[in-house]
Amino acid sequence: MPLTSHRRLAVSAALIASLAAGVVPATSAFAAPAPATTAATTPAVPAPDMDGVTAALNAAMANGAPGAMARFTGPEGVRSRAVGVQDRVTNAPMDIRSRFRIGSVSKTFSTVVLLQLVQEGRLELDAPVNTYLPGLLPDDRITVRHLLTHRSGLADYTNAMFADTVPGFESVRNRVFSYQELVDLSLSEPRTTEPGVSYKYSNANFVVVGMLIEKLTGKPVSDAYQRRVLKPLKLRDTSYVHPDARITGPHARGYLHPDEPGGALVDSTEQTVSWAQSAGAVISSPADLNTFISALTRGRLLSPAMMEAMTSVTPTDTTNTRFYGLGLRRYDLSCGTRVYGHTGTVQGFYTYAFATRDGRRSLSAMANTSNRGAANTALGGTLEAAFCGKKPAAAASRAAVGDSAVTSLPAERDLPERG
Ligand code: HEL
Repeated sequence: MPLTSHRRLAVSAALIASLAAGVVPATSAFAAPAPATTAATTPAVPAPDMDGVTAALNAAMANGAPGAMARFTGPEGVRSRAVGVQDRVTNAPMDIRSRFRIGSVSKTFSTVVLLQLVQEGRLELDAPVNTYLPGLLPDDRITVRHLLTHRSGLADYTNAMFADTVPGFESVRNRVFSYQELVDLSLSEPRTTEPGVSYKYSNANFVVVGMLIEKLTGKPVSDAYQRRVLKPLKLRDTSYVHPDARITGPHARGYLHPDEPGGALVDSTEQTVSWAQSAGAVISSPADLNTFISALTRGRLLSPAMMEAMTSVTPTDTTNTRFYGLGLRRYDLSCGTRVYGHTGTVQGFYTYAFATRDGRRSLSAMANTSNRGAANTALGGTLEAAFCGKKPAAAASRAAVGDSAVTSLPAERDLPERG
């Protein structure tokens, strides 16, 4: 159900009132509840607009991506599209079976592992991080939930690390950091918020999540991913190989745009991703991402209570269409459909992996470039096309001239953040 302007006003009023009270409540205060449906009234699910998906992929290419691809799963089966090349030297076409770096979609994998440990009674969401990692953080008020919701106030050390895009990347592409070194980098900067007070995205949070997983399981995070997610779901293209810098098997090469306009693309395929680790170093493929995000939303990985916690969201910006739960984003699309998943940006690769709450429809999309926000925004257009289907002609032409807030939202770092 689209948000009417009346409802948007009501939602904004509720938001302003609660912010004035210093509270950022969970989602129900902000967005229209899902309409109650019965068998008789259940609206037809729109067929994916695969021409629209292709148009979004082509738009990513027009904005600087060498190639792009998307894979949709729904009641009618699988539909995929690929455009451009996955290797600028051999000119090999983009291949829907290829592996690539998924960046922060890794945060959802890490969250699933951590929430399984919560389910098993090995830690508590609202306990201080320092209970499990004594003395790690300078503030005993920072809880596990604050990490997973980006409300800890731990600074994102990657902003300084990648202030100059290519030199920053080259300075870390072969480095191997310990988790402690990454936490120290974060703590060398002022904290961004009091614990729990506002949303401020930071890779440091999910570095600490990795530390928690290793401390509680006594094993590397790769073992936990393998045992708890990859093996049960048979995700054979998905791996966590840190600090190995290669992507094994058939894969797309990644191309990083330099900051200088017109500068040559940098092949950034091989890197340790040690600067991110449990915050962003997973490798996967379109099919595996569809399987993962559908299995998650269908409840195959977590208990109903943990799914409820994971999908209880607060707004991340001022658009009231974007939200964050526990290591999980929610986007509210123009047709009223809500999709859950994550986005990823790692040098050379932009990724989207989202599914409807019932897991019956899912979309994964990738463009083999980065540091080119317009390409990322264009790639995000695959979500609207896939989940909302063909737009009526009038709406489509309005969107084409930029009269659609939802279809053309820029990537997260280009939007004002809501506290
Ligand atoms: S940033 C995000 C995205 N997340 C965060 C994380 C991830 N990725 C990073 O922190 C990488 C930052 C540098 C990326 C680099 C480029 O474009 O390749 N950019 C620069 O160096 C700019 N100077 C919030 C967008 C997410 O969607 O969650 O992934």
